[in-house]
Amino acid sequence: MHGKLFMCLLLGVTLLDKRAESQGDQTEVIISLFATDLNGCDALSACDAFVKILCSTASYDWRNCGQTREMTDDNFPVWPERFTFQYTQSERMRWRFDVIDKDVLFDDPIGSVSVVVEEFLNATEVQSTVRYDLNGRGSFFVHRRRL
Ligand SMILES: *[C@@H]1O[C@H](CO)[C@@H](O)[C@H](O)[C@H]1NC(C)=O
Ligand SMILES: [Ca+2]
Repeated sequence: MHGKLFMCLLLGVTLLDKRAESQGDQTEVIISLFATDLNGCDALSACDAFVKILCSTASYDWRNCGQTREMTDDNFPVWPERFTFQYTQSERMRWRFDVIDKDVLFDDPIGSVSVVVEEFLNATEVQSTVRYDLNGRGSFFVHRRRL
C-alpha cells in the first residue's frame, strides 16, 4: 500500500518536472553569423570584418557577450564561431551585433544590428536564418543552429 502511494507521488513529481521543462523556462540558443555584400571599407581591398556581440536582459545592462575573429579581405564573411545563450523568456534578452572593419590604426564601424531575442526565436520557428540590413553597407545574417 505504502509502496504504491510512493510510486504515485514519484510519478506526479516527474510529470510536473517534465511540464516545467517543455514550457521552456530556459532554452539553449546557438547561433552563428555571416554577412554578404559588405562594401565601403578600404580603397584597395575588401572589408576585414569582425563582430562584437553585446547582450542585455531585464537584470543587466549591455555587456560583452562574445566576439568573432576577423575575416581578412572578404566582403562575404562566414564567421566560424558558434555562440550559445541560455534564454529565459521573462529575462527579455536583446542582442546587439556591431560589425566592424579592422584597420591598422582605427577600426571602422560598418553597421550595428539590434535584435529582440524573442522575435528572433519566433522567426526561426519557420526558417533558420534571419537577415538584417546594414544600411547600404551589406546584409547581416544570424543563423540559428539546431545541429
Ligand atoms: C512570439 O510568439 C508568441 C506566440 O505566438 C507571441 O505571443 C509573442 O507576442 C511573439 N513575440 C514577439 C516579440 O513577436
Ligand atoms: Ca580594413
